[in-house]
Amino acid sequence: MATLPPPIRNPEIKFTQIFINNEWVNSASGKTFPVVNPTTGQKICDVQEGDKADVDKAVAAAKAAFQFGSTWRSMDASKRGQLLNKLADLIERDIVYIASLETLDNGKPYKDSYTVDMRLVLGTIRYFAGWADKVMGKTIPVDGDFFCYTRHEPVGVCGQIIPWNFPLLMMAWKIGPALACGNTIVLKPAEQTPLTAMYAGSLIKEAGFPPGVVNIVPGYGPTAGAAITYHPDVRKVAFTGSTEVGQLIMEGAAKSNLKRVTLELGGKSPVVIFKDADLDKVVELAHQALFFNMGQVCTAGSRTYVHEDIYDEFVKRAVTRAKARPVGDPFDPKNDSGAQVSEEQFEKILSLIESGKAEGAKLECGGARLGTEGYFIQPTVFSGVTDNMRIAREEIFGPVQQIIKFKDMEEVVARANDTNYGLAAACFTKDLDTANTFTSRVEAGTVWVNCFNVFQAHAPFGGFKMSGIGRELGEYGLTQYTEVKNVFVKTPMKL
Ligand code: TXE
Repeated sequence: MATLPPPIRNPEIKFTQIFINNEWVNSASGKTFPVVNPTTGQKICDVQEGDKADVDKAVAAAKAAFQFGSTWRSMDASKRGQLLNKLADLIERDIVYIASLETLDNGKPYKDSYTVDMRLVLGTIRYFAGWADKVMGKTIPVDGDFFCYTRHEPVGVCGQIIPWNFPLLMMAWKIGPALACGNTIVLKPAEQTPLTAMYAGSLIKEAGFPPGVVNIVPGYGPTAGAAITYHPDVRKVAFTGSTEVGQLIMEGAAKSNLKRVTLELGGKSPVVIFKDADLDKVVELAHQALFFNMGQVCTAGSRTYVHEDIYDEFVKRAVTRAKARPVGDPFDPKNDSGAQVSEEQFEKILSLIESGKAEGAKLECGGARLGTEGYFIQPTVFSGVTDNMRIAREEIFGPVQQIIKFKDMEEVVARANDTNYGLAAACFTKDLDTANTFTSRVEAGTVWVNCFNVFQAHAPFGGFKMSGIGRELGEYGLTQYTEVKNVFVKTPMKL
């Protein structure tokens, strides 16, 4: 995208209700919850609080929309693709408004909302629009007189529970493949950041999706989220969030109706810098790997392993770089970082910084709140970090870089893999053998070589170990939204 259009600093809040059957409704309980601006700590608006009764209604609508003979079920696959493309066009029409709303609600820089989040939202929806009429089965040359083929059918009502770090993008990752395959949806945005998802509801209606195909229920996890997870008519649940809640989702799915589960969970991704790496480039990339989106990225490069020969120089440059990072008003394009999403996350990060100090890591810079209002944290760098410290083991999800020393490949790979997480990893080297050895041994769903945080709708994304189950995006992601039906047809002779 070329130049950045000016943001709307006070975007009007147009939708605060629950979206069911293409209509806006109040919660059955009459309850609402406040949505807070992380830049100021002040309330933006109150939103209708959905819980079990509202989820029941949304699921009933989604189930009805999935019945045979319904408009959605009878629609040509190519038309589903056209509707998705239309939705992308509407998002693009309103991109300044939506990017501004995302920044207001989440605290992330407007320039990132506009150039990263929205660009990836559009890319994802258009990518899956293209798949809608290309979801194909196979014919199988079985023994005997049979015609054998497979149909890739939609799963049915899909529950989708999403987080707050990339609110509209996580919605796009979830609804894109589900709709391309012909499913219907009950989506719960994160309680911290429901506003762009709700606005997208209005665009889904405007695009022409039939009533009940997409339903959006804002609310809290243990109530609305759990109601989706345990609902007997929800056939699949897709979740992005913490590993702890991922375990609850799987438990709920198992205990209710064995709904299909895809999980995209936490990480503690290693960034391994070998001694032949180009130091200037790598300091910058390792910096962005951690500090992008205020560290609130599931793939954040939060364990920076640096070869001992270049360790001191790397630390020096990384600290200079972190100190120079502009943090502040997310609507001001000069700032690279805005506020952390919530007081809860802000407190969690500060307490992990305290644990780093207490456990003996060297605080090189930052380490405290920035300013007096909102949830801003200074870019923080720790050196002298060892593998057993909490800051090297737990997901901080904040602007806190851990720089750790290593000696050789064997050792660093073992240490990189010594975690329950396995979402992403990166290595920086000019040597092909070093890169190939690392990529084959490291346990991670995505490995970046001499780059970081490259995300594209075409390529699968997901975690090894406790970082998740299943893959999103790409053709792999599509397969998670269909059931394979095998058909044998008796024939009068060998065909
Ligand atoms: O996550 P939760 P939180 C990590 C990150 C962060 C930590 C906690 O380390 O600091 O998780 O963040 C819904 N049944 N990630 O508390 O609770 C919830 O309403 C069903 C990594 O915000 O996992 C929201 O919609 N749903 C991550 C969603 O789950 C439940 C992104 C995520 O919230 C539920 C976010 C329940 N019992 C946090 N409880 C990533 N992988 O990118 C909560 N939810």
